[in-house]
Formats: sequence, C-alpha cells, structure tokens
Amino acid sequence: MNKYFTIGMAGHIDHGKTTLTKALTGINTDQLKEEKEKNISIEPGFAPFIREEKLEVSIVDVPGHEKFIRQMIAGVAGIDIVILVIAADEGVMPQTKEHLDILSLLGIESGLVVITKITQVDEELFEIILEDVKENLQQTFLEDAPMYVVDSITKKGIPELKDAIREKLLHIEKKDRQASFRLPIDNVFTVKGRGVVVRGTIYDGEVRQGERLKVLPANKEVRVRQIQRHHKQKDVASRGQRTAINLGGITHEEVSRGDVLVADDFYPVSNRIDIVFYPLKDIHLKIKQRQPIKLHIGTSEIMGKIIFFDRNEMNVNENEEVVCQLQLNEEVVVARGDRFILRRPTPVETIGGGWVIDPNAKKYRFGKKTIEQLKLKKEGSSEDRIIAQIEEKIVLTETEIVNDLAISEKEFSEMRRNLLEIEEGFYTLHSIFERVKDKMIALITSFHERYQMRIGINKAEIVSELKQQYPESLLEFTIDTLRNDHNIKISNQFISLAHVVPSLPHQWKTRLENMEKELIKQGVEVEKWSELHSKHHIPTDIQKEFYYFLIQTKKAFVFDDDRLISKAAVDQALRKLKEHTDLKDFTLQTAREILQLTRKNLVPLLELLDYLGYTKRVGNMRTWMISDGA
Ligand SMILES: Nc1nc2c(ncn2[C@@H]2O[C@H](COP(=O)(O)OP(=O)(O)OP(=O)(O)O)[C@@H](O)[C@H]2O)c(=O)[nH]1
Ligand SMILES: [Mg+2]
Repeated sequence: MNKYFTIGMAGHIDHGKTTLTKALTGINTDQLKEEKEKNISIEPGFAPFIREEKLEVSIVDVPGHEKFIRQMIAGVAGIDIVILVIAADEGVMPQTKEHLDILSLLGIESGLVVITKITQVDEELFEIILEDVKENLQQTFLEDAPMYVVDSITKKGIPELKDAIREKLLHIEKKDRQASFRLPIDNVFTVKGRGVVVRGTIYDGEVRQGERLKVLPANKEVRVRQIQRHHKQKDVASRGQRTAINLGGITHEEVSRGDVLVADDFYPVSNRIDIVFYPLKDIHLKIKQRQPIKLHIGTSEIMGKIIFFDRNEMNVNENEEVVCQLQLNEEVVVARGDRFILRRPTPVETIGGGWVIDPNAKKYRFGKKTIEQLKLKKEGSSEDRIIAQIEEKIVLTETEIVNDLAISEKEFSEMRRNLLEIEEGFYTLHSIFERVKDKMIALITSFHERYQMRIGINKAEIVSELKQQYPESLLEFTIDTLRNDHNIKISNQFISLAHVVPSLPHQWKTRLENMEKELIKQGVEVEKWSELHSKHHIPTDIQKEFYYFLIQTKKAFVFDDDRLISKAAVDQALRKLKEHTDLKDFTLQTAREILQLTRKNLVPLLELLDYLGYTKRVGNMRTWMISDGA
C-alpha cells in the first residue's frame, strides 16, 4: 500500500525554508507576485517531493514572518513530520520558538532539524550556534531529532538530507483511522470554462471522481467533476494527499477557506466544542473566563470565547491541562481528536492549544460535576465515553457515537448489545429508558388520582411534559413498550394504566347516576346540560368531569353545543329508522315522520348518525353505510 506524507517546513523568517524546499524539490513555492517581489513567503506553498511506488511525499513550505502565523498554522495543520529550519548565521529566533510551540500543540511528534546557510558562518560561530540550538530543543519533541547541516544554494548536504528524510518516513506508521471523507478547504479559485476548484489536504477518507459531496457548514451539495494532485488528473485521492477538486453545482461566492468538504453526515456542524486546553508556559497575560480567543483549527480561524467550569482565570505559567469549552461566533466542522491553536486577538499572542473532546457540545453549569463529565469524556474507555455522552444527550445515532466520540466501528459493535436501540440506528441507555418509563407511569398515575372520572391522560400532554428532557422518538418508544408489556392501554389518544377504568367519586355517585338516568329518560328530546346538572345540584368541576366521563366511556355523545345525548337514545332512534326505512335511502322528511321529532332535535341526531358512520348524506338523501344486522 502507498504511504502519503506531508512534510512541513517551519522556522523563523528568512532562515531558508523556501530555498531548502526548492533545493529538495526543484520547485519555488513563492508563487505570488508579492512573494517574489519582497522575497518573503506569505501563503503556504506546496511542492511534490518524492514520487515513488510505495512512497508519495509533499512538502508544505510555510511563511516565517510573525504577521503570517495564521497562514503558518493552516499550512502545518495536516502535516506528518516537520523540518525545523534554522539559519546558521542567526540561530534560534522568536518564530523558531513560536513555530516549535505551535507544532507541539498541534500534536506533531516527529521531525528533523536542518541548519541552513552553513557557508555563511565560520567554524567558531557555528559551534556557538549549535550549542544554542541544542539547548533550545531540550524538552521539546525535537530534542532527539536528527540534525542536518546544509547549504541550499551550493547544495552541500542536500543529497544526504534527502536520503535521511526517505529513511525516516519509511519507518513512520500512519495511524489507522476509519473516518469518513473530509477535506478542510484552504484555497478556492475558478478556472475558466471549468468552474470552481477547491484545494486542501484530505484529512480523512478518500474521494472519487463523480461523487456527490457537501460543503459544510452551508450544507451545499456539490459534485466532483475532476480531481487533481500536483496538476495531474486522478480518479481517486485519499487521506494525507494535497488535492485540488473541481466542483459542480456551486459558485465561487458559496465556498471559502475554512469550509469543509465532506461525503455524508458524519461530521457535526456546531458552534460549541469541548476541549482539552494546554496553555503555553510564557504567555504575557492571564487568561480570563469568557475572554475572546481566536481558534485556529484545520484551515479555519474563528473568533469565540473560552469558557472555564472550574476557575475564573488562568494564571501565567500555570502549566497544566484544563478541560473547558469554546463558544464560537461561527459554525465549525471538526472531529474528536482534532488539534487546534488558540491565540489572543489583542494583544496578539499564541496562548496555547489542545484537542477536541466533543465536537458538538452543549452548555453546562459551572462546577465540579461538569469537570468530571468532561474528564470522563476525555479519558474514559470507549464504553465510559459512550455512557457519558448518552447521559448528556439521551439519544445518539450510530454515526454520532462512532464519529463524535472517535470510537471504531469494531468497538461499537461490541458495545452495541449493552445499549438500547429505540429505532434503527438510534441508541440510548437502558437506565435512561427505565427513568423515562418511571416518569411516564408517575404522570399517568397522578393523572388518574386527580381525574378519577376520565379514561386517561392525553398522549400529547405526556409528550409535552417530557419532551424538554427527552426526544420524542424515545417517548414514542417508551409508550409502545409500555403498551406491548400491558402496563398501559391506549384508547384513541388517551393513555391509562392497564388496570384502571374511570369511575364516579363516592360522594357524588348517587346524584351523578340519577342525572344519567334522567338523561337516558329524556331520550332525543334532551334538555341543556347546564339545566340538567343544576337541577341535580352538581358543582361545576364535578359536572365537567362527569361530562368527560359520559363521553369517554361512550355512555353519551355530544349532541350539539350545549347538550349531550345518551347512547341509549341514539340506539333507540337508530333501530326505529332502520326498521321503517328498510335500510333504503331516506330524506329528512321521512326521518321526521318516522321519529316524530322537531327539526331542532332531528338535524343534530342525523348528523350524529353520519358522524358515527351509520349513515352518509348525499345531497338531500341519506344512505345507510351498514348492512342489515349491523
Ligand atoms: N547562502 C545561502 N543563502 C541562503 C540559504 N538559504 C536561504 N538563503 C537565502 O536567504 C534568503 C531567505 O531565504 P528564503 O528561503 O526565502 O527564506 P524563508 O525561510 O523561506 O523566508 P520566509 O518564507 O519569508 O519566512 C534568500 O535570499 C536566500 O537566497 C542557504 O542555505 N545558503
Ligand atoms: Mg519562504
């Protein structure tokens, strides 16, 4: 299998990064007019370096000027190893140190040190510089890195350096990651007749010609028209490769540096991320709670605030790691484990960096509990992390588990049986489900206690009561499960405990039964509900409940605005009509003759029969919807 690597050139301004890149690759990475004129690098420049059957290597040459740290960070974000360039005539300078800090915060673990311009110094000075370099590299990731001494103009030492780089790369293992395709875009331009081309280094997965992709965070669908690597057309490009992609379905205005090209919904779009933060040792000012910061991650840089949960400020030289959160002014597309740099906007200074523990975080309370939760998310086993994350978010999709928590498919398939799948691809914890079940039963029970005459609680009421805390899919799942287990029953939209039937309160029982008897006795010519209950001296709240009771237990129906009619009366009228019409179509007039009713009672009665599905009105006629015996 091929190995793809990107080497970053880092170091102080004018120390010879671009010249060394040219000596190694033959390519001048200072392509911009301004770069050539001023003899200074501004944007990261890319050059193919090794093209062998088993090894493909590119170099990214970044600017050294302190004004262009932003570009430097974007340039080295995707590199595998670094070459730290130090000029023999100057030695270690401020950006030598700053670049070193940034590289180590970004998690770069390996590299080489190259002393350039060796022809510019005599032996004596060289010895002094060398001592200084060694001292400055102590306790950095380059402490034991091999050191090479070259002159990029005369090419002294260049062949040896080339061999050393190849040797080093052949022995580096690229960590295996199974994430879906993403490419943080660092450059957008248009080619006449072709349309939009985006460029960047593929962070994960691979891309093929013809594929449909999305540009995040805008969620714009695009098609891959063409793929190029170092100006050569390719069918596929994969992780670690610097790639240019010609996109269909998008205009130049719709995409910019910092956007991310993805294949599917694998990566969340969010403006709140949980992080582990490593402050740099010698920053000049305290870092305060909610202080503005600039986040450099992938190819994007976004303003935001740092939010601590266990302190209100961080002292200078407080050299510890902190779990905290970034609240961002714009949306980002990142994954767990992504490295980043934080800078203070004014006065500008790199204050530290770290990695993302949750790319799609929520707001939390200040305090120990949050810190514990974040530490668990950061350090816990995959099982602990899944549990902590579900505890927080209640329901997670498989994609969210695998991606947001950076858990492999294999680990997940082992974990899966401990989780509860509430619908395909959606998971929660059994303990959460039990909690929802208990809450639901409690709600239904207390409803029965309060409303003894009602059949049950409206399902919508349960959902609205619990949906702040639990997603509706989980509520639906719980209701279904409770019903299938015969713990509850559902009739229409009303939910009740399985063994509960509506009943009349003891102290009103006789009066209510008398009132019902009278309702039945009155038949179709029934009086107003209000008159009926005042006659029987029933207080408002009780009569209201009784009203529900009669309807829900189907002992009566709503007749018109202020009347109920007993089921007995409806049944009797129905029987008469069926008999006398012989189940043939009939008019209002016929019905009136049969039932001997006034219009005031006849019309609502016939409408009720329609509503109950016995008859249907067609023009002036009514047709029976039932056959004989029904
Ligand atoms: N003699 C000699 N001159 C060098 C060598 N490397 C670089 N130079 C000269 O030093 C100057 C700066 O070199 P660059 O390669 O542009 O430096 P850089 O590190 O890319 O600078 P920035 O990108 O602006 O940070 C140029 O004039 C180079 O010709 C070297 O090895 N020997
Ligand atoms: Mg340069």
